Amino acid sequence: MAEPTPALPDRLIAHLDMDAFYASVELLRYPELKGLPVVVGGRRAHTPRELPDGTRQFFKLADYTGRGVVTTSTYAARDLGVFSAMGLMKAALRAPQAILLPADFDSYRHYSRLFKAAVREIAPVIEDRGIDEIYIDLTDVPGARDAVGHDPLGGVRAVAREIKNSVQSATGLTCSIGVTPNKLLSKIASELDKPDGLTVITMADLPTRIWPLPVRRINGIGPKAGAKLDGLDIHTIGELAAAPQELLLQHFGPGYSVWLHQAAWGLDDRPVVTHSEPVSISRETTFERDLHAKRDRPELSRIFTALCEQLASDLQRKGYLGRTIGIKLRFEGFRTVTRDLTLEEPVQDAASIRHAAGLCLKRVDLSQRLRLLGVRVGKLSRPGEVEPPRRGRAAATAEDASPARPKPENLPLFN
Ligand code: DCP
Ligand code: MG
Repeated sequence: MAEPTPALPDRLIAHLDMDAFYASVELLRYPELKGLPVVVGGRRAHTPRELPDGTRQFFKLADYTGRGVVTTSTYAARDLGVFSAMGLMKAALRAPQAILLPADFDSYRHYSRLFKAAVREIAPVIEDRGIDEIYIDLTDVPGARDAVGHDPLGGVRAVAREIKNSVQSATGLTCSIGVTPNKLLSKIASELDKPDGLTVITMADLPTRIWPLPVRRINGIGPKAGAKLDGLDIHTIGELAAAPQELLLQHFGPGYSVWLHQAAWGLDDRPVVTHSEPVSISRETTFERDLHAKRDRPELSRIFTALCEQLASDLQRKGYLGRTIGIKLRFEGFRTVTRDLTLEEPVQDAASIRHAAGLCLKRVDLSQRLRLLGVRVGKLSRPGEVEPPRRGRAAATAEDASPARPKPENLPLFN
């Protein structure tokens, strides 16, 4: 076995991101769509129809009407200018011939579990960052620090390649991996060679590989900070690295300006965190047309109940109870309102969630029409977990919360 090479960084951190994830899962089911522009984002009504001759009939983007957005698109669709979060009708102008498919989140969660399990067999130190991305600490993976020939990074390259192969054989899907000394750089690196990419970067590559990139590639520089930096004539990460610290301090304050400078120099010592608990779990839906609390009451009530039921099943599947129940309403004109209340005891059943959410709803003026409705459960705990004792307050923190057990058959919804 080769000796550890001194040229290697202290840590070898990978970021793995699945390629066109939802769309690629759909292609496993409909292989005849390979290479075509495909957009995920339709409703169930857009499920392809099986024809008597065994072929399938797909929906074309051109035939779509409604207010849905693109959840994701294949690379062939991206070549036509169709990207995540774009309105489907706008996307149809750019790619009328693209195939439209409904999202199937159960399936995406299934493949998410599969690819993470495949990685874990090779490298167990994994930080879950969502459905299609993870950080992996490769520092202590056997072989990762071995040189291959004259290449000190040959070992880690081989481990990353093995991870990609293993994800491919477990799922049939490709991913892109960036390997660098830290999470910040790896997140940037995994995007540099997408799809099916593998990019290994050390601090020595900073000037050539990282500094030419726009500042927005840094995870943590959002639209606001990006626009502000633009205004200061700082466009690339290299320009940010060269910016006088006083200038940054003046415009971004003491904390963020130091972080900006360090990020531009590729510095980040955050560990890979293997255990994390969600803060809250939510479900929401945007209506096909704006609904009115009175005139569309039956439909709204049905949607409201369905959201609570989905949320209860999410909680049960993930093994959580929650004590804070919240709602989110978006009105025509995009005004968004949230309300929540905290219950005496944590719950995870649909009736309790619906009851509490119904109480929250009573605190909202419903004279305007609604375009979105969401339900959220927070203050999560595991069953049997002992909560810290709370001081002698009334039943619930919200003034209109009821300590009584909910009666599912008599719920105050959109009254
Ligand atoms: N997603 C979403 N809404 C968005 C962006 C993404 O619901 N605005 C979903 C669909 C994606 C998945 O999350 O398939 C992963 O997001 P990514 O940003 O990683 O996008 P993709 O995996 O689709 O493409 P890429 O190959 O660029 O990673
Ligand atoms: Mg992805």
